[in-house]
Amino acid sequence: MMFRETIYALSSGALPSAVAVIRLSGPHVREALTRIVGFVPEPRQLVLATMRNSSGEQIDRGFVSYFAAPASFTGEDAAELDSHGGKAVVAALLKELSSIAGLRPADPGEFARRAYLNGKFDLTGAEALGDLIEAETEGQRRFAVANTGGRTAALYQGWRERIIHTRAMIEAELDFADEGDIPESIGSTVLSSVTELRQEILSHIEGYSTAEILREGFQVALIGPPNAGKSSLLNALVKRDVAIVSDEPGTTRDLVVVNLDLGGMKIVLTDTAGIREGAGKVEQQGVERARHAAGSAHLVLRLQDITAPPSFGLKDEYTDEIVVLTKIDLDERVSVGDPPDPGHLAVSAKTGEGLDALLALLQERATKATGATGGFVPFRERHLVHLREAERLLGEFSAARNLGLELQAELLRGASLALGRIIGDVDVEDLLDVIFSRFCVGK
Ligand SMILES: Nc1nc2c(ncn2[C@@H]2O[C@H](COP(=O)(O)OP(=O)(O)OP(=O)(O)O)[C@@H](O)[C@H]2O)c(=O)[nH]1
Ligand SMILES: [Mg+2]
Repeated sequence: MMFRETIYALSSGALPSAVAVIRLSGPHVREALTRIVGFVPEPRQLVLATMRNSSGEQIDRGFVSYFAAPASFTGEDAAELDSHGGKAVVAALLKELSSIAGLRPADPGEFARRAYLNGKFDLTGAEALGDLIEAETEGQRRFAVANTGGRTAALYQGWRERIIHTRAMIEAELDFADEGDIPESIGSTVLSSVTELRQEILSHIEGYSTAEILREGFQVALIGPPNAGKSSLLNALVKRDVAIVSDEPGTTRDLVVVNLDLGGMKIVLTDTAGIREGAGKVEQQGVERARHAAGSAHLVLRLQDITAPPSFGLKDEYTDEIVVLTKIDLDERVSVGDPPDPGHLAVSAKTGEGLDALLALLQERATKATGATGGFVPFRERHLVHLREAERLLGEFSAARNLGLELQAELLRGASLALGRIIGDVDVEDLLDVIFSRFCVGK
């Protein structure tokens, strides 16, 4: 696909920086290079050059590289100018580029979009690339990089081919059979292959929660009665004063959310309002939010102040919760290694006792919840929607007897289209803006 306009953007990060990378792609790249550095380097070589404005004045001296189409990231003619990362240097270069006819600044994600449209990767590959750029932890990076290799597209493409093969068998029957019924022998082969594929899709769908945890983080909610020490524990765990702490019960009203990187796993800790009955209007809203956060968390830490009587306001139970006894520095009878109940954890936000054990436990739980890191699972809600659609149509195919060959072929066609939409083989135009505009400028 050829685009008329040549795009350019600063592709490296915030300025000032040691080096800045300006990227260009499109039909006027050679012309632009000639204007700025006076020549077009050999493709794929880094060449030292003087960058000049239209009056011939030196802007900077740096490296320039040229990639001839189609052997570039975008598949078009492309180039990179590596200059010093001063704000004025970059501004002068961008200004110079803007004065060249046919050149314009790139929109967010436009380089990647062109790469996709030129078949450099499929839509899932583009999404994985987005994840890679956004990855904050080692686990996220590993997961994203595994998905950039095109394995997702290969899996869905393989499934589509199986569907197409089955459809071909049915359509061959359609051509030859007078009555609409498929012969018994072919009918059972077709049915068992559809059933088998549907099972594979179903178990693949189940893995989505893993991807969600890897990408969005393992959600941990801290709940407990007012003054249990929730905010203090949150602050101690992240080693920063993010939540307000005071001896006044009902200090925290809203959710306080912080991210933690534990051994490469992203953990999202949520501090909540103390749960109690008879709270005022604002506090009551906080209590609702606390309950909601606990309800949607992967793990709930239920805090109990060892110096306070057990709380009766906390009747809710959560599938995965751990009791954490707090303020153990105030009771010499309780120690980290010897909590009154062996299933409980004991900590002190004040002295730091027990925090390592708690962090280790969070990491262990998060790792367990994601299975083997880099698992092969759908990694976007969008994928899930189409997978469910394919699975539903295959289910309809298996369930209905005497559907008639035409209808059967139609159901298979629908399932194959649904899978094609995930990789971006069929009508995805409306999706491209959504996917690529989330990238940063210069990608
Ligand atoms: N000695 C001691 N005091 C603590 C510890 N953790 C919290 N406290 C004190 O307990 C009081 C309440 O702490 P917070 O962290 O605000 O408790 P909270 O559960 O967030 O309370 P609400 O936001 O009101 O629900 C404060 O005075 C803290 O200083 C601890 O480990 N040891
Ligand atoms: Mg609090």
